[in-house]
Amino acid sequence: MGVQSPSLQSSLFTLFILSFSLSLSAACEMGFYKPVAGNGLCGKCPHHSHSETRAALSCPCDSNYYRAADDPPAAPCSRPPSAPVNVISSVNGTSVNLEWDRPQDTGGRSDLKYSVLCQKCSGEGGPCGDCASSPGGAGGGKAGGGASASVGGMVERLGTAAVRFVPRQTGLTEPWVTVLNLVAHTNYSFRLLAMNAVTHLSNEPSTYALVNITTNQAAPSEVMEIRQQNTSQNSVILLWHEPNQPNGVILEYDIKYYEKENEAHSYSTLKSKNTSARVSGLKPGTKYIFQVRARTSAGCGDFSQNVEIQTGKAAPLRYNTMTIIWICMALVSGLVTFLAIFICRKRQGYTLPHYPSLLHCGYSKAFQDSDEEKMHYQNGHVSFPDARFYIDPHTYEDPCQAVHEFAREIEASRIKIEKIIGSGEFGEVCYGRMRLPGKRDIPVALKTLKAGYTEKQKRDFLAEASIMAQFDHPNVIRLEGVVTQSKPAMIITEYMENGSLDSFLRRHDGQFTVIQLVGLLRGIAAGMTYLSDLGYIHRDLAARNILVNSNLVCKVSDFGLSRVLEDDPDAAYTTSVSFHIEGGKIPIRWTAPEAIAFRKFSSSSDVWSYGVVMWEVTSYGERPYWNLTNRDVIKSVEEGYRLPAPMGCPGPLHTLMLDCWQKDRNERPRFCQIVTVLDKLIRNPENLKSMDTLCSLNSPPLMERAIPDFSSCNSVNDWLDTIKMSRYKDHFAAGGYQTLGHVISMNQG
Ligand code: ACK
Repeated sequence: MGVQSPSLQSSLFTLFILSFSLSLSAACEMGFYKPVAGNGLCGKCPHHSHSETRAALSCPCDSNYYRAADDPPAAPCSRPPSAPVNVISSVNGTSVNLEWDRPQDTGGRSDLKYSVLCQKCSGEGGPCGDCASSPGGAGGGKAGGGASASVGGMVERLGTAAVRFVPRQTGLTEPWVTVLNLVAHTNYSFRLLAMNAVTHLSNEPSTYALVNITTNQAAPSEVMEIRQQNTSQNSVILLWHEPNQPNGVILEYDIKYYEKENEAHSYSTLKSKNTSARVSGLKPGTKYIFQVRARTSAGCGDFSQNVEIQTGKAAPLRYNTMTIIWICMALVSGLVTFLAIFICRKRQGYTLPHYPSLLHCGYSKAFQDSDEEKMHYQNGHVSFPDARFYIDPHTYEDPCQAVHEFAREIEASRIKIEKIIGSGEFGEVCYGRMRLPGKRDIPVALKTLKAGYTEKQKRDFLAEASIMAQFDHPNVIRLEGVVTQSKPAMIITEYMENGSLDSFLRRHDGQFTVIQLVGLLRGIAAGMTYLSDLGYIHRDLAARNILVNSNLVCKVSDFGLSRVLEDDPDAAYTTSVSFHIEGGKIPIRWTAPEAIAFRKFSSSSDVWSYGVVMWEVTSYGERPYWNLTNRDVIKSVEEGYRLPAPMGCPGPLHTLMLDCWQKDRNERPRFCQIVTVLDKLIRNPENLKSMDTLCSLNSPPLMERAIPDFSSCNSVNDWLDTIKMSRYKDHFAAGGYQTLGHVISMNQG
């Protein structure tokens, strides 16, 4: 930079002083303004404003730019923002969560707010109307005007239906909103608008981001108004309306009731096919609490609010001697009947002799095995079952209809197949990515139906998707959707990074802590609790059918072999031992004896299989019963042989396995009890240090008699290594069993 001479510097300074004194006294030039005429300074017009004449007192905004009422004249002019971008929607049943990014153009302001307009559309590409104008939807409102805004998540009501916006519908300051109470299986269109304090000054139509979603199936909404019609000493007649949002055909209502003073000890339920019920057998002069909920094929809605009703007071009776004799006789005969029923039930296996402290988790046996209309749950810790039932897709004539009842159809163009990861029963299993509108792409597993399939294969293939679609549990594999409109047909599920549990364990032999292994088992038991509570029997529970994700979460999968509960739990089958069920092979090593012999599959036979999975997990994927033949496995189990504890397996875990392998299925624990036992072990890991197999609480220790298979072994130590019993080497040596011959003679002795 050059150096200026002193004379040039002084003339520049004089020029500056001159122009400053001129601006104090003179009128402002174009492009400048001065709010008050006089000696004040002229200011340059703020951004996006101008002055077209000299001596302007203000600068009006350029076209399409505005100043809000509160903006000072010196503030730049601004304009409405552009639309929000990158909208992501996630549908959860009948609610949707919308998230977005700030608009690219904020209009030059920082007072950005958002509003949501909701439209309900009829059918694919059909006309859309304001959510508020149709039953089952409300609260669309005019976002701009904010007239129908519901602040702080308040419910907006229209007629009988209500859509909720959380935290609110308009004036959102954060870029997200959750919309609740939509109608199931319905298309919705949401417009997201960004606004600022000048939006209302613009005549231009607001730009918005559009997102279309389809809601999924959902349980019915809450039963709202319960009234009593007639209350006597011993009974009450209740009436109610169908829920505002049935979300399907209401199959029945559950009426739950209990004595107000006795809530902690017992309650009863009654089922009704219509919107009224007579509840009888109540005590006179007693306050009862009643609640009602509806059930559709999608599950149970929430229970209604409590309704308190007091039964009429008993009129004092005066008895003569004859009446007293009659009452005594009635009581005695009642007692006899009660005892007869009690004994009968005990014979049918309604008792739970095991795990006395764990009786109260979910369904009673009575509920699982019979379709009683009225159930009583005794004792304080009973949780009311979420009485959802699994629907067997085989009951549908058309498998495509069934699959679309439960699962969503995905356009093949949304799937990118990246690699083949294995082969399934019906075709290849692939890894791919799925991108749904407005969502990030997600990794998925794709089971394909190979070309040249038969109708039966297609039916079975789609049946698995229909079954999977009905489940929603963190330990059960999640179905994303199906492709049936183009070929190859595909079942799309969440992707499980670590593949199937058996091969995963073999790849990581000896690498996990006992607690980690118990954690895997706990997940499987939780998934099975959920499935068995739905009345679903897996029939092929094995480590190969459990998938593991990157967080080591285990999920039950493979619903191909499964069948619905037999209608009559006591119906006997006469078939002799068969290795086939309905064309599929019975996985003998994993299957309970009664299921092999009489096809008596039940949740208890799934528990047997679970015991084998426990063994597989604790032996890091060893083959159950090693290389014994199927026939020998059946024979050995029948004779009382049970798998020994794998090397390093803590005693309590082996005890639990032995309990799962009780011959009498009624003696086996239920899945919810297994979860509780495992939870206790996880909470008290010191119990897992015990290597001794403890005897089961109620049953004598089961015979442990390892059946040696020496075909591939050269020495006793080799053989013990093969069967993961190396820890017994010293015992064998000390006992003088030096050769395999000694072992054989021990076994025969
Ligand atoms: O042991 P894997 O890797 O795990 O090989 C089998 C193969 O496909 C054939 O069934 C794998 N597989 C099946 N479903 C999934 C899934 N959802 N995520 C990841 N891998 C899967 C299984």
